[in-house]
Amino acid sequence: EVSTSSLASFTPTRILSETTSTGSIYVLGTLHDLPTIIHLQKTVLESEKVGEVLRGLERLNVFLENQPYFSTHAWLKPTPDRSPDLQIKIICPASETHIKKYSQQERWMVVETPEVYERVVLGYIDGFDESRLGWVYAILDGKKEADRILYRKQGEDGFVILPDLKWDQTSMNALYLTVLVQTRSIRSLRDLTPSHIPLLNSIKQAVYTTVKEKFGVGSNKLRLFVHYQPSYYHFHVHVVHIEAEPASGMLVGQAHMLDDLITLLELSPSSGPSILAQKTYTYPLGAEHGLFEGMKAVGAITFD
Ligand code: M7G
Repeated sequence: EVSTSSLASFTPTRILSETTSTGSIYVLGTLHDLPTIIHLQKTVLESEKVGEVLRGLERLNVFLENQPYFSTHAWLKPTPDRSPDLQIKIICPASETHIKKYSQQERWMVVETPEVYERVVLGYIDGFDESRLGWVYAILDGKKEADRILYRKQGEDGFVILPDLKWDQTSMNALYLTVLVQTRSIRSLRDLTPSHIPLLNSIKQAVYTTVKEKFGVGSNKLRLFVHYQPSYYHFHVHVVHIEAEPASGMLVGQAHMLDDLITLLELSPSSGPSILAQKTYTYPLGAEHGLFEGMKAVGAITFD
């Protein structure tokens, strides 16, 4: 159970990664003797709350005065109704894979041809511990995050739309949703075929309608994309506000626009492997990633 006293008993062991510009830090440690990752993130200041923030200052410490320039540190009054200061994410117990994923690491470009996919990636996906998808199945089965579901389409061609773990729903500019499909048959975008075009189009339409209705954000403000490589091999679509702080998951190489995927499927032959299956993918891969050694072994990463 998450409480102030349980978090107070967290013993940090090391910093996994940090981004000073956004005040984000991943720390590894132990909580009740379990390996735990805690992500601390300063919340975004909402533009309409600036007046409220400035009226609620308890103390100032001016450390630079050189007219017309002034800089000061400030402390907020602990009033009960003020907005949260921090967003805290906890992974407990954290696996070795979680620790690797959030650790700062050197990355290398990989060139993944269909042959490399067959030789390295397929085996990796097949060996993927099913329990890592527990959170996905729990959402799809209505056992977890049920009250957070924004839209659900039932059936084999169904899917759910819900806020991503990364979004605390305070700032619309940081809007981040996830669409999880019901079917377990699409492991990654390489498995998509022209038969999935209706599914992808219905995801797109449902996202546009839902986001407009629930958050008042138009379809012309959204980026819909799919990761390759994803962390989880159960097909899902990322929905992000175009003004969101760019993060590594939004970079070219890893993020593939949903519209581009639909176009490539429309251009694919109606039978046999789709263009998405035949394509070569070039993307950065961290040295701690489970695919890294396999990629190195088949020469998909060149070292010169
Ligand atoms: P991905 O492309 O497989 O991997 O996306 P990434 O994490 O490297 O981006 C999975 C997406 O699901 C990410 O955007 C995660 O933030 C999100 N996500 C992960 N988990 C464990 C949860 C969860 O438990 N609930 C929700 N709502 N989203 C999650």
